[in-house]
This record gives sequence, structure tokens and C-alpha cells, in this order.
Amino acid sequence: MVISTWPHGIASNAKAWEVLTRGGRALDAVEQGTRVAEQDPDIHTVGCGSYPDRDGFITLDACMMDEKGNAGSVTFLQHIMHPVSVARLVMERTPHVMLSGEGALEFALANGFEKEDLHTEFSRKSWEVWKESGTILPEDYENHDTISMLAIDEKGDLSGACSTSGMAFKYHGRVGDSPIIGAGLYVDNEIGAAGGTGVGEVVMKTLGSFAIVEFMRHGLSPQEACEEAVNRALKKIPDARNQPIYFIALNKEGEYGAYGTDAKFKYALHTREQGNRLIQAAGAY
Ligand code: SD4
Repeated sequence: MVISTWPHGIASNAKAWEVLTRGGRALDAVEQGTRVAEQDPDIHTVGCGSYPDRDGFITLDACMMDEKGNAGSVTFLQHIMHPVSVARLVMERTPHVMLSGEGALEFALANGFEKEDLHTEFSRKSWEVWKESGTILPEDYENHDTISMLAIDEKGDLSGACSTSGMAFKYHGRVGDSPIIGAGLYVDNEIGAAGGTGVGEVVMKTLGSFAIVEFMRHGLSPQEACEEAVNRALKKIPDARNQPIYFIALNKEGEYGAYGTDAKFKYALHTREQGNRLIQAAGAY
């Protein structure tokens, strides 16, 4: 089974499914699936073609977590098409969990990744329009296209990945929830996995994905756990209603759930029985 955020999750799921049906590992499935979104120039908040920050730079965050509880992440990474794969190498080839900025770029280049211009005509133009208008708020852009992806493989092992360019026209240097283990993503192979999307500041302050896995540990279903995490954020952060967040979750039994602060969230689910489909999630408002 594979589950991922937003309509673009359909194409990512299809790729991940190929890996899973070959008997592949969930970790490979979510990495391959996430790469599909990263290389699509028409997705403007993941990988190439993303909205730049307020200084015109495309800066990317990503992470991965495997069935053994290993984790790797990169933050504030520029010029690399596939941050998710760099995050995987941080996990597998360093004693660390997180590399950032210049150091993450140097590590990527030293490990065979190529420096690329990730701007497209769209991304350049959108920045120029934003800069000149002076009236369009970053919040007015469709910011929610981060890909969070969770999978369970034939062996019953779970893994997850997350990749984003964060919020459009963010401060240069801003890092969101997506590369923060426990915020944008969390996997515990005994229990389940969860991933988030939406306003990272709210997800970080409530450590949403970790909370969901803990709620499942204490007996909640994935759906109930997602609802509990969103409701907690709404309770703790008065303005969370205007800063939407959304979660997906999967447990060891193959049950799944999704929920958000509002009803704008769609997620993609691929199962053996029902194939690959887009599902409308419920929301608190
Ligand atoms: C962030 N959570 O950097 C990301 C943005 C996002 O869908 O999810 N967009 O805050």
C-alpha cells in the first residue's frame, strides 16, 4: 500500500507501486515515488520549477525514514533536483540525520549529484510578479503541494519520504516542517507512519507526525490519530484555522487515514484491491 499527499500523489504512487510489486522495499518505493514529483516542473512547491523564496532562490527541504528507524534529511538545499535522494544518503552514508545549506550541497556534489538550475520560466516569472506587485501576500499562493509519502511493502515494513520547496516567497533561509523528523514525517515500524503538509510552522510547533504515531501506539486508528493531531493544533494555536495543515497516516495493519484543518485536502491511495485513486479528506472546517 502507498499513500501520498495531493493530486500529484497519483503519479508518484504509480511509480512507487512499480517498486512494491517487484517485491521492492518500501524505502525504495517512497524514494522513487517522491522523485517523480521533484522532477515535474509543473509542480510549483516540490523540486524544480518551484516558487522561489523572497530573494529569488529555490531552496528545498526533504527527509526520509526507514523501517529500522533510520532517518536522514536535508534543509535549505539549492541546485539539486532530487533532495529526497540526498536525504537518503545522509541517512545511509553519514553518522548524522540532517545536513543543511552549503554543507548539504557539498555533500550532494561529493556523492555524484549534479548542480542544476531548477528555475523555470514559471518560477522566474512568478517571483517577478510577486516582487513587483507589492500587494500579493505569500499566503495567496497555492502553497500546499508538498509531497509526503508513506508505504508498506510485502514484508510488512514501513517507510516514508517528504519533499518540498516550502512556502512561496518565504524568508531566505526559512526551513519548514518537511525535513524535521517527527514534524513533517515520522515512521515507527512497530506501529505506523504519518506525514504532513500545509503550514510548516504549525506542524513544527505541534510535532504532528510524531504525535499521530504516538496516538496510534495508544490505540487510535490512523483516521482518529490524524483528527486528534489537527484538533490539538487548533486548540494550541489559535490562528491555526487560518494556517491550514493536513496529515496522512498508515498503520502496520494497512489501515489508513487523513484529515486537515479544512476540507481542501486530497490524497492519493494505491492498494492492491482498489488500485490508485484520489480521495477527498475530511477537515475540521
Ligand atoms: C512547509 N509544509 O515548508 C511545507 C509546505 C507544504 O504543501 O506542505 N506545502 O511549510
